[in-house]
Amino acid sequence: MKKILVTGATGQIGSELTLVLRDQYGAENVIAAAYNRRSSTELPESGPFYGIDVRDTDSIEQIVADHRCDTIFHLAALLSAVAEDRPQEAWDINMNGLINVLEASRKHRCSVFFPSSIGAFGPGTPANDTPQDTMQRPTTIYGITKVSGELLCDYYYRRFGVDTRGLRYPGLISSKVLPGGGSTDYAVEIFYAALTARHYDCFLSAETQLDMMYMPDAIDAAIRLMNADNNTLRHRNAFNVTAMSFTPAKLAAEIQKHIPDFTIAYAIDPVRQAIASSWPRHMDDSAARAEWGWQPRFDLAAMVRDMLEKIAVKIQNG
Ligand code: VAH
Repeated sequence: MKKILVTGATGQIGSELTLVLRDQYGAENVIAAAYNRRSSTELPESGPFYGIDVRDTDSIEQIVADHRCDTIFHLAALLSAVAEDRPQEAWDINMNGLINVLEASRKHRCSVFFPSSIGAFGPGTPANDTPQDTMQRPTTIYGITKVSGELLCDYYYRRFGVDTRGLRYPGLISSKVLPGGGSTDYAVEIFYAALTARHYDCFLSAETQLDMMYMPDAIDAAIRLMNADNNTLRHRNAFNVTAMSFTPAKLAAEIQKHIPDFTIAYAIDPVRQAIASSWPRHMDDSAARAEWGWQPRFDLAAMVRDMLEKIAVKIQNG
């Protein structure tokens, strides 16, 4: 990776990944692109930045050609709950954005990172120790775009030799940026509520168990996968990766170890509950561990400690 384009750079993953890449590869070598150009001041100030719609084929190709990019982290997408609200738009952005990136990569010989998700699985998938290779019949539009994206990336690799690689991310927890409309957003909101109101009304039920990951591990996984030796990869799109698996009740209990008067109640949102209930509880990520050395650093206790520390500072600084 020498010249990198990040789409969706102001989103949940992009806001942090872009800065880490700029640190590692030099700010001028990491081009940030986002639909919402005003949602970040840090990115335009720290390196090249473009306001683009990923559905616009020409602007993607232009940036890739102008900067001679060799790698694209294609993060622009609508998340699960928003997608369920606007399914036609979700298909348009998630699929047409991806095909534009794959086409630009075919023409300009770029490698592509595609973030898939536990959402690429469905109710018929084994929910515990979900295998790397298993049944994928998602029931949400988000999941349909993710499994289609995995297949399209594999197709571009086989048919055109485009070096596509992907991860099936679990719910991602970040101290920096709020997620925008996912079904696992509770696992971020809960920290702000715990530190301010000492109470949180959770939109998923107490026993909804899902895979989760702290953002520093998610970023590390993406960079590590893109740097992995091609010859060691048996799978490509996309690898199961997880760092922890918990329920809202278990997360609340861990927070209570630090804030004993914190309370949680449940005000279930039927849409997000139905989405989360269709996903696996715990994936088997042994293929990622064996093929490119995946190894998370943060478990539940370490993540909660770090989140509480960082968000307390953020709240204090207004
Ligand atoms: C979403 N956070 O709900 C994402 C995700 C774990 C699921 O991919 O959209």
